[in-house]
Amino acid sequence: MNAKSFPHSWGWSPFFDAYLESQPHWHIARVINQEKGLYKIQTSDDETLLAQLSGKLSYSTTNPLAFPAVGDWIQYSFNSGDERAMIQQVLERRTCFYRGSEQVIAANVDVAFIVTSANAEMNLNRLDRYLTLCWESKAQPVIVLSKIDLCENSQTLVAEIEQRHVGVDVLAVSLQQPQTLLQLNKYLLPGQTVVLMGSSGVGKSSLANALMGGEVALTGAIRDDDQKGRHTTTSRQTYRLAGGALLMDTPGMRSLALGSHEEGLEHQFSDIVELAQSCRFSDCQHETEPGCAIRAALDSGDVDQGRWLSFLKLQREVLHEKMKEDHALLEQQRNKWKKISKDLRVRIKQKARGQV
Ligand SMILES: Nc1nc2c(ncn2[C@@H]2O[C@H](COP(=O)(O)OP(=O)(O)O)[C@@H](O)[C@H]2O)c(=O)[nH]1
Ligand SMILES: [Mg+2]
Ligand SMILES: [Zn+2]
Repeated sequence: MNAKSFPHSWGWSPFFDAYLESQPHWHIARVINQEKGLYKIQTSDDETLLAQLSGKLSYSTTNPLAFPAVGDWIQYSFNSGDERAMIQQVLERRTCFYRGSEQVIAANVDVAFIVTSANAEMNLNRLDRYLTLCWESKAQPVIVLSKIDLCENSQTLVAEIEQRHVGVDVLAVSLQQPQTLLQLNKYLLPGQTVVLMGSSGVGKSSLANALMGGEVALTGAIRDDDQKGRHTTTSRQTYRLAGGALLMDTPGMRSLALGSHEEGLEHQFSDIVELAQSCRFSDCQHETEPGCAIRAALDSGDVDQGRWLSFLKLQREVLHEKMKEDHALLEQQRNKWKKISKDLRVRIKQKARGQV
């Protein structure tokens, strides 16, 4: 296999060419489906194989973020007679969505459609959370307001979202108005990887089906009583659209905990972060201090109260995660030094006994 023969149709980007040049004998594939410990990979021979982690990979690290996820490019081996291919290693990720510090949602995504439905009570704070995850991942977010057929004032909703999330494209769609789906085309470009994210029941799988032009993804009807979807997509699945884009469907996640997503948070709330720098005191708590730029902006309405509270909540979460990570790092280093000094003591003893 060589770089030229690699099917770019599965979203290969020049970012990875160095791998093929330095390791021309490698077998490389993309993870297109992930369900628990089992993977489906798309190989450069345009074959789909079932794959699992090699022993080497599973024991090489305890960091769950280092394991393959849907969208990853991986190096694999496949011995004739084996039932499954073995994933040997994960190539460096161009972009990466992860939640908490324990799970990669999707890797090497270009654009994220953050789907929120116009019928359920729209939750602007939840959008802050999705957008923070997205900025952190380095993919481009697009907000898709779905099911606008169920809502009389979708334009008001769009305006409200746009005002709160300046600079993010907001597209209003309904499966019952197929022409609305055409707006998505500007992001569904050949070789682009687009992920569908959002709570269960907002219409992600239905959208995937509509864009694929057939029933490929399992969808769920909504129960009238609690507005929750009945069937949930349990796996993460990649579809190749006729136009050449790669579309990933993901299950709605009950928890969307942030990890140490500091960059993402600062991007999502860049105006607030900037404002805080012009407080009179550099350690301003933005409570009762004189010369507090945040308080002034809240009083004048320049910064929305709800958005400020949303920021504080997410910031607490990120700080907490960072502290946990720092603690783990400290512990790791402590153990490393413990081991080094123990090894040293053993060697000194051996030397004294004339064993080396
Ligand atoms: N009225 C209306 N219902 C929709 C629309 N899109 C999806 N649905 C319904 O919403 C329910 C949940 O859809 P599904 O695609 O499974 O949501 P997912 O959990 O996000 O994948 C299903 O009953 C769909 O038929 C839409 O544009 N309009
Ligand atoms: Mg679904
Ligand atoms: Zn302040």
